[in-house]
Amino acid sequence: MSSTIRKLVSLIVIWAYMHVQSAPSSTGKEYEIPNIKANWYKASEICNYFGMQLVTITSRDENDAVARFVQRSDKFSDVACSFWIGGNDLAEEGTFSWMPNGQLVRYANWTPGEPNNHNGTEHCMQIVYEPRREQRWTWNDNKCRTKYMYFICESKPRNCVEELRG
Ligand SMILES: [Ca+2]
Ligand SMILES: [Ca+2]
Repeated sequence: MSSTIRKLVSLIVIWAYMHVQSAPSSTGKEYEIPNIKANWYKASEICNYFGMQLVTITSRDENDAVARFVQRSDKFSDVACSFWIGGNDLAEEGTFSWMPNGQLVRYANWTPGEPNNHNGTEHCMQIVYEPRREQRWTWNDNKCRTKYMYFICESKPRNCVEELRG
């Protein structure tokens, strides 16, 4: 990468960081929505850059907490909005796992008819709010590389060493 491009990328990331939405939640996680649309891979990179990870959702409570967080953010639209979340089925078609921790997706909140792997090209997970289509914080699989959208980062779980120190 040339130094000019590298500088530009740094500036974009810094700019995005200055515009993140942050709030503690009932799940004990902090969530953020950087002010930049990206494909799923870049979304994951940007969360990492901030010391966070793409959001993982393993219970109804967490799905509700994410929904509440988005609703308070300026990225929410009551008409339609959607965000990348941290799961995919890139390793094995039809088997979704949470990329940040490698765990299989057990609790799931798919929109009816999803995941449909449309055209055999959809492998990354998004959360969708589009009430006119009966989608209220339900999940869809979409195209990892070519779809650009906002995304939700969460704080990383604290590791054992930090737990002991705490
Ligand atoms: Ca797929
Ligand atoms: Ca789909």
